[in-house]
Amino acid sequence: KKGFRVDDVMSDSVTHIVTENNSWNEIWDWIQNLKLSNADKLKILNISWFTDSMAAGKPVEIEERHKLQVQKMIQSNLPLPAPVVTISQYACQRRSTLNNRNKIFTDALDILAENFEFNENDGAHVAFSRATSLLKSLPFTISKMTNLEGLPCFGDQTRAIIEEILEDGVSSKVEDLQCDEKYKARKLFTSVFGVGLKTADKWYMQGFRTLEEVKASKDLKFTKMQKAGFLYYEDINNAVTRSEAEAVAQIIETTIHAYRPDVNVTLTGGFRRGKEIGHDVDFLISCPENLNENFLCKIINKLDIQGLLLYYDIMEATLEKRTFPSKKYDAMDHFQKCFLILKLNKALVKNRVLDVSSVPAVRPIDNGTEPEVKTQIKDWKAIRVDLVVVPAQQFAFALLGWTGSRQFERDLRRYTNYEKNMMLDNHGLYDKVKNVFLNAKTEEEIFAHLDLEYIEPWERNA
Ligand code: 8GT
Ligand code: MN
Repeated sequence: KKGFRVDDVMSDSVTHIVTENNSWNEIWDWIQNLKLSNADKLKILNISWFTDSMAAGKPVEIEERHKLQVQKMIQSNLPLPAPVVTISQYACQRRSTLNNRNKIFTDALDILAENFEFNENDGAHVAFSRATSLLKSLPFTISKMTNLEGLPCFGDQTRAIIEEILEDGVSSKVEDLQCDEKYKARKLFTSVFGVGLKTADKWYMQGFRTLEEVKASKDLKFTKMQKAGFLYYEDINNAVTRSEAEAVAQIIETTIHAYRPDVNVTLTGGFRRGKEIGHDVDFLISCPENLNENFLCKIINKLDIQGLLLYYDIMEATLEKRTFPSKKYDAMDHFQKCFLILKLNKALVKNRVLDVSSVPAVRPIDNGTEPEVKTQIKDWKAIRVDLVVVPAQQFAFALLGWTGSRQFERDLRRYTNYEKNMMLDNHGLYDKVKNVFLNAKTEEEIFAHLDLEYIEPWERNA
């Protein structure tokens, strides 16, 4: 209708190519490879030409501002400039939104990275985690190997995986792994709340392969956490939705505020990064006046009285005085915290999808002779919740640490160490040159101390 047709597949009939995120060189390389008959007549423009044309209702005259930068250079026969955008090797210097354009590659690399972690192959685990994280930050989809030129974080192994996926659509290493007995058992066993790699490997070595076998065993002893893990397995392994996380936040806030209205409850973790689903819901609890150590206990008790508590495990704070930030990038912090399983009434969840599983498959028919069959409908869902009690002076550091992602945090600490000669953890930031702790009330202040551009929580999905 507007005098032009929009195709997303390249062909000889295409006259104009518009792009939002590619350089002219990239597009030109791509066209060359397609070996089109009319390649030299093609107009390569930025998206503004398309939006202008849509607004005008017809293809508009090409103006200077519609052209991609490098094209002008070519026309004036100047040599191509070196790419000006360099991508940092550190995730904390990249913006990684949930719009992952390279999912086909990152899904594969994530699985392989996880298996290297299982095998305690730290070198490969780090290499694969960094590569997949870098791909998540790219504003374009990798479509050929030369796209990787100039990018950090790729070695021979990760390149080989990407190359294979470009050629075959899948990685044979991933396919083999997904059929591997040991990998499958480790994945399955560690999916139980309270089961770590050590326990998973022990069960595997003893010959167990399914959860039914493990549960039926008379010789195995389970921790209180694992028993809860088995009991609520289905619910816990069914991802928490944002609406469910919001309903949980309501419960936690109401319970805490009824008791202490001055206490702040902050949603953190993946949901703070904008994720729509998560494996748990993480909250920081803080107060301008520091809370006494019984506070968490009182809250747990109030949840219990309301019949909302299915499981809890309080970990006491392990740090009396402020010491140097931890050198380990993955270390646990020292805050008092509680791992909970809450019983969430489904009626409290807005926008919930009708849960087919809770509807009885066969309706009881009242034929007058049989006693009435009452079908039990489970109207609640078990949800994993983490509560972390944070002193006010450490709040910004705890928030930054608990917002994640894991790779973002690892790179933030690595950057702090290698580029700034400082130490960062969930409790504070220490300047090793000046021998002082640097205070911060907000995450922005921490980024500023580190000479980093501020990265919003939703840009930390590295
Ligand atoms: P999710 O959707 O799977 O829940 O994803 P997530 O919310 O990003 O992961 P998480 O395991 O719930 O942890 C949230 C962030 O808190 C991660 O970046 C993790 O590195 C950080 N974190 C800490 N301390 C601890 C801790 O003691 N336990 C856990 N699980 N995570 C911690 O800073
Ligand atoms: Mn989480």
